[in-house]
Amino acid sequence: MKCKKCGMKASVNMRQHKLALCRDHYLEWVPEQTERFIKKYEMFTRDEKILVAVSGGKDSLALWDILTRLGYRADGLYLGLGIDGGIGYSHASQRLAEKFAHEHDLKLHAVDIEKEYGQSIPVLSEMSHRGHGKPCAVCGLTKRHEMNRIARDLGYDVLATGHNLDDEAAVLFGNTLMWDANYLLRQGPVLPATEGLARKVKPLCRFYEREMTAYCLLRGIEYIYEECPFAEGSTSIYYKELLNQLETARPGAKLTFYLRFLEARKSGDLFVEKNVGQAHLHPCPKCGQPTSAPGLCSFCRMIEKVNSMEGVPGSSS
Ligand code: Q46
Ligand code: ZN
Ligand code: ZN
Repeated sequence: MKCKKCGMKASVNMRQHKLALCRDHYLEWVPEQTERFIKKYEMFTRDEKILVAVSGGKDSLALWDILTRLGYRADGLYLGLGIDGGIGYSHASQRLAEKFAHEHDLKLHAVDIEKEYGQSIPVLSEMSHRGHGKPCAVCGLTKRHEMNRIARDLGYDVLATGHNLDDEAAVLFGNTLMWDANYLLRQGPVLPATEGLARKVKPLCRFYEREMTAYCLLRGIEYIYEECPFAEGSTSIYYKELLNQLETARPGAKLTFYLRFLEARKSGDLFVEKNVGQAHLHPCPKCGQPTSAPGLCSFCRMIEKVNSMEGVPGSSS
């Protein structure tokens, strides 16, 4: 297989694009494409301050690297979740995020959930009895809340996450299976800013996961290979496997699934009723983020509940 641009030996072959590229041309192609998506979906400009959510995994580090190479003003945010899982998951991922920041002379904000709220994610999850024994519900809630809070407190215009096409297609698949109008109408590369919340963008949403793996390998970016130990057996991984089977049989199916959805949503004929998705929102009295829950937002309610409890995790029943 030869590079389409220079005829040298290709390093990456993208069947869905009918495109093979050598290392150098691949490392040029990825930022070019990212820039195209940033413009197409009007994600942000070079004057805006961007906060990149960095987990130490390949996607977020690749995103940070690409935005920096493109000349955007992007700082990083690492959230210490306190997850060990026998592999020191949080420690290892933080170390890699810090190493990347250091090597590229970038600014990384690190926030430790346990220091901030008194408990790690697994303990918060146990004590709050949310999520049926898996910490992912509490983890997701906390990450969203903290990313929003820090972006607002530190005056960032945009919050960027490293979600790739495989992530987005899996979420879309799940939402479609449930015909969840609320989620479907809000899913996309850009979630506009609202009162109290920064704009959220996903500049990598059109790249396959394997394209990001290839980018990190060819760029020499060291990232955490292990998944979070709690990810095992999750529904989203199961959906990704199903979509991978589909992709093997029909290269490009995943991308088409996602892009056709975006087109349908944009044209406004995804759902006839236009008012779904406009849940009634009011600012949480404690943190000020918009919420549809009565009184405090779900996050602040969880923290209040946990802080009002006594004794060791799991001792209450
Ligand atoms: S939600 Fe669940 Fe992830 Fe949090 S606990 Fe791990 S797997 S990190 S994306
Ligand atoms: Zn080439
Ligand atoms: Zn709140």
